[in-house]
Amino acid sequence: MPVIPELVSLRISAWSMKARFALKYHCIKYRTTPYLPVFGELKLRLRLWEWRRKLTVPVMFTPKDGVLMQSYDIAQWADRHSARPDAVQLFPEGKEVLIASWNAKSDAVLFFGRSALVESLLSDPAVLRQQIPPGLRWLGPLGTALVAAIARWLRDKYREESSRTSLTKALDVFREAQAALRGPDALGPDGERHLIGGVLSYADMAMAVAVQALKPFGPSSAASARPPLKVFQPYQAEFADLIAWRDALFAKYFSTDNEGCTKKSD
Ligand SMILES: N[C@@H](CCC(=O)N[C@@H](CS)C(=O)NCC(=O)O)C(=O)O
Repeated sequence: MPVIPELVSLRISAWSMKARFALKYHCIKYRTTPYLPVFGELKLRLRLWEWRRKLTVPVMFTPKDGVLMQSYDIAQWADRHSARPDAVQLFPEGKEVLIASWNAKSDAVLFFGRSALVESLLSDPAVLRQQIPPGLRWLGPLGTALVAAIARWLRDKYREESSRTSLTKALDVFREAQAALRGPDALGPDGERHLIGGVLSYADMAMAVAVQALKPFGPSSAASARPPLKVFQPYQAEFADLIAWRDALFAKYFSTDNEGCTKKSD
């Protein structure tokens, strides 16, 4: 088992981002092993000796607590191993059901976002070309064919998840989050707005990552690896406040220097 946690993660993936958000917030040192669909899955299956279950990333190898296979479990693990001086509990007692429900709503958006992304990759060669990893660009048309094959493979692998969601469901989730954040209970003592009781929790992180589908965060973020989804563009004005809320949350808690990790607690 590793000395520091090892996160096997897919750069473009929103679920990897959810796990990274919680780890970063809690100032936890970890190393990243990049994952590529298809080839990476085989490698991971061999490593885990797991041949039956559907395998997804992120996966985290922890020093003492075994292997965590879900972004949600990784975030909960991060909550128990915080190195942040002034950390709040991202899963406060008594709020677990509510947080799980916001996470499920975030997943509904992201399932739709993934299927829209895969469809746009398969229907637009320009979008497809943008997704060729820099290290594979020398392959030329073969690189394009490879990314298209991966997109088709992802479409099949996640067909069931895609069938459970839709644009309407995703927009309903955004409207629900928007209404919750506009409500009087959302306003915390620090002037920030949060989905549950005016206090930062994993619900905020899960939903902020879901807003990536609506509009990816600015170019300096790792999130910009994800191309914008045309299907959501007509709704960006309706959800401008939700996008601004996400920007502020990312800027404060997902920044690379992560000021909160060095600040002394009062
Ligand atoms: N329930 C999982 C979902 C993770 C998930 O869907 N991961 C996808 C992200 S696109 C993945 O692993 N894709 C790459 C692959 O299937 O090879 C979690 O929250 O960790």
